[in-house]
Amino acid sequence: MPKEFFPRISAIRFEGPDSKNPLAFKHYDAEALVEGRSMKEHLRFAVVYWHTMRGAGADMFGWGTAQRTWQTGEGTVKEAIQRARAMFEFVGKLGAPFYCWHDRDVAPHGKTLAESNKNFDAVGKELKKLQKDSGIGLLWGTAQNFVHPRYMHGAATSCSADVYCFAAAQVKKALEWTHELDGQGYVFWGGREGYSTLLNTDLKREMDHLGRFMHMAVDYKKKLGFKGPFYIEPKPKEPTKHQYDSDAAACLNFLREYNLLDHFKLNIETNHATLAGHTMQHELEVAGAAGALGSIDANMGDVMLGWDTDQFPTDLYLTSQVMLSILKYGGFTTGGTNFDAKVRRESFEPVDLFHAHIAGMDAFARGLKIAAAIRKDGRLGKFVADRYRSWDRGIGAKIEAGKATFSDCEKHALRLGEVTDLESGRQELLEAIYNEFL
Ligand code: XUL
Ligand code: CO
Repeated sequence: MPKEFFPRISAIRFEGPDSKNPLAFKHYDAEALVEGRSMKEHLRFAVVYWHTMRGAGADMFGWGTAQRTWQTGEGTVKEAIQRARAMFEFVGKLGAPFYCWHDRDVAPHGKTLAESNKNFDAVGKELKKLQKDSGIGLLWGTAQNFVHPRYMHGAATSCSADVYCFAAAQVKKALEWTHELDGQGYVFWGGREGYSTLLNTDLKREMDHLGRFMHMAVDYKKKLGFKGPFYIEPKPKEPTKHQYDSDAAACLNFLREYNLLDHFKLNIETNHATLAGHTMQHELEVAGAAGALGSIDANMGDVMLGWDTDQFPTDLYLTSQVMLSILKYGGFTTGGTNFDAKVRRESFEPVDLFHAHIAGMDAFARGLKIAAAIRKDGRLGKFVADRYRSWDRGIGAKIEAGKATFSDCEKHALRLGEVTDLESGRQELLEAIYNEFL
């Protein structure tokens, strides 16, 4: 077993904006303070196991291209342990404080559930040791309830109660290991929780089953004593035509309808937002307004491609808008910035994993600095506050306080005769002001 998987790469350091070293941070300075908090604490970066360790660059038209010395293809626990060591070497050299996994990324599928659990236990023990030795923490764990053929019709929304029980057993075990590894939270992404045609689907029954599933998960979380939040990760389609957790608003509605809102927050992903026809910032604001902004999956799509391309987030408009909303809602607590992103198929060398994460981390560090500068300047914030000033006094304040009736509104409008003092929305000016900070 090799001692090092990235032998020619040493720890990535902050060298500042003038550095031309491709293996150095230009903007992510972990201990630098922004609004009184270190960048490391603001951003809480995490590396994903699935794309970074398991992804080989295969697509529908071609085999994997990636050079990955830790992938022997044996599918054994021995290989999984080697992969775990490669993961911790990578995350350690990168200097990210967290990582995330699906149960079946870290340990191989067994022939039976019992064997899968045994595999997971063996690798889980190694992860615990690696976490202790490195100080790297688990941001969140999750169950991969979508790869195995038994989940073809869904997991917690399957037409088969037997399949539902397998899914429940997988979540139970993944929760146990998330707890054991001191995970900060636990994610539910409804991999195949949706449908391809209503001709074979009882939507109401499937949604009810999903609600029951989440309640059982909450009960088990309490039994375990796991204190981290649950997150739902919205996505509108892919792999199914219609996923039930289609966007932040749909998730919040589901959580309210099934009386689960106290136990869940949302994990918002950029490429899922754009697939839903929203911007990332829209989704963050919908979650934040409901007090349910938990964590983010940081990536981006491509405007020319209509699918979930999971590219590394390098767009400064995107990262600064994300950080504006995160700061607005008080910053991350248990959540963080998880790179649910993969290198392009053509970026096949191991060093590309470093280039990609450095690009993403620097883009987020700049996003954070830009957002803090916009907040300090105050012009944009003041514009919005001023725009709503008619609600601060008189009839506006009375309506907000719940003390006005339709008759009061009518009386007010009759007295005015017409509204003569409307002001411009100034979108173009505001966009130009935003650009001053990029
Ligand atoms: C899929 C996706 C998942 C979740 C975890 O689009 O984003 O990897 O983040 O299951
Ligand atoms: Co994701």
